[in-house]
Amino acid sequence: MRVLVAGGDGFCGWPTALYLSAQGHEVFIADNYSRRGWDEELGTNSLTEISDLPTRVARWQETSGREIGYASGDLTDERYVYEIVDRFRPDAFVHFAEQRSAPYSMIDRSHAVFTQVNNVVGNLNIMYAIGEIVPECHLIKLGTMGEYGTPNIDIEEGYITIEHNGRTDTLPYPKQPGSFYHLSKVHDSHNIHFACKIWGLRATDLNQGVVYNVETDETASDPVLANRFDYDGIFGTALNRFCAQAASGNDITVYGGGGQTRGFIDIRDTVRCIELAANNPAERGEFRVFNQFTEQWSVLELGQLVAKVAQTLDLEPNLVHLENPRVEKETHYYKAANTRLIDLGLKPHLLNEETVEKLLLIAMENRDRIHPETFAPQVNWRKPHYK
Ligand code: NAD
Ligand code: USQ
Repeated sequence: MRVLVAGGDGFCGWPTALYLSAQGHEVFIADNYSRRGWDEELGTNSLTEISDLPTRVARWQETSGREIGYASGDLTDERYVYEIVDRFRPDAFVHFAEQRSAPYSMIDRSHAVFTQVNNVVGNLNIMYAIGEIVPECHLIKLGTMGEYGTPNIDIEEGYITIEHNGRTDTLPYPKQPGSFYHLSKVHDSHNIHFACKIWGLRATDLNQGVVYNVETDETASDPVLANRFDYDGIFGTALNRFCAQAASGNDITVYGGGGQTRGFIDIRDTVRCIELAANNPAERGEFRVFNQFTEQWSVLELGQLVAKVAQTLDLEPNLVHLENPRVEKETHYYKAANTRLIDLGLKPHLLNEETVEKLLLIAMENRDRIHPETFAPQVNWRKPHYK
């Protein structure tokens, strides 16, 4: 299969590109390296040292004998998108390439506007290029579990059947996202759903939970192929960030009470889910939604797990409850369906102490690279700023 991976220089995209290439698919990466630029803007970095994309791709060819094509460019530039789609003619277009940090989107007006323009316009350009040039191509779009928010009823996979005033219909599941970033994903979902209806586009929206862990077999096979490891207060996410905090003698920062419960997934399962979606494409005109997570955890439970495993490595982290910088429920019902990827054959890697220990060891090995001043939460949801 010919698979175009947009965002293939990022945390999920790079291991996915390697994994698909290792499975024998022909892979082409599109990325504008903006993620590396946001690190510079924020004075942070990946905890692991990462090579630039040309170096990564060249090393992959040396070690595996397999070629990955790439072209740098911005998906909000429609000429670039049309050019790569026309040149590569993908069977599947995997779209990871968005600004994906909720705190980044809440910094101020300009970051909110940037996030929504970058994400919504990039996605529209991709839909148009597929619709016009390769209408059979399957769009595999990374959405987020955060599109649903935390409703007081079970979360279904994309749709819910509702009875109202004696009539019944199956409708898109209600969306209650918690940041301008998460809202951008809702806008994308609506746009793709509409394109499926009007043009017969085939699409799968993967509502992914928080991704943890960092290595896959391919990224671990050579230091030049290493994946990024985000730990700072803007791009770092719950479990990986807690491991970096514990490994570097900093506090594990649980926001508020820590009862916030989310879906989580190991990066080794992310890459497999993409392959499962690609191998089992949606029908023409179908807007298919899968919830891409393997288990639910509260933030406090994760913090406690990291603290426990850290002690076995002679680390002595404090778990602290910080005033929550976000506006979110800290005690709530959460039960989300996630059977559709399992039905396609996903065999989940569930979180265990061994994985946490491995993450702590990676973080300890690289702790001199950490910028500790970037651990503290710096963005406040409650205060709009003009900028
Ligand atoms: P990332 O920031 O590491 O990677 C995204 C990549 O896209 C970067 O390499 C960036 O340079 C590129 N990009 C962004 N805007 C672009 C544009 N306009 N043109 C070209 N390239 C652009 O993010 P990630 O963690 O790998 O996430 C990938 C996708 O998965 C995102 O859409 C995100 O919303 C989704 N997701 C991530 C997580 C998670 O925990 N990391 C969880 C759920 C969903
Ligand atoms: N949290 C803490 N302490 C921290 C960091 C976060 O308690 O130091 C809490 C947050 O308040 C939140 C939860 O942990 O309740 C998750 O926050 P996060 O930063 O780990 O993840 P989030 O902002 O939800 O975003 C991440 C990715 C995003 C993806 C989303 C999946 O950055 O791209 O869409 O996970 S989901 O959460 O399912 O929407």
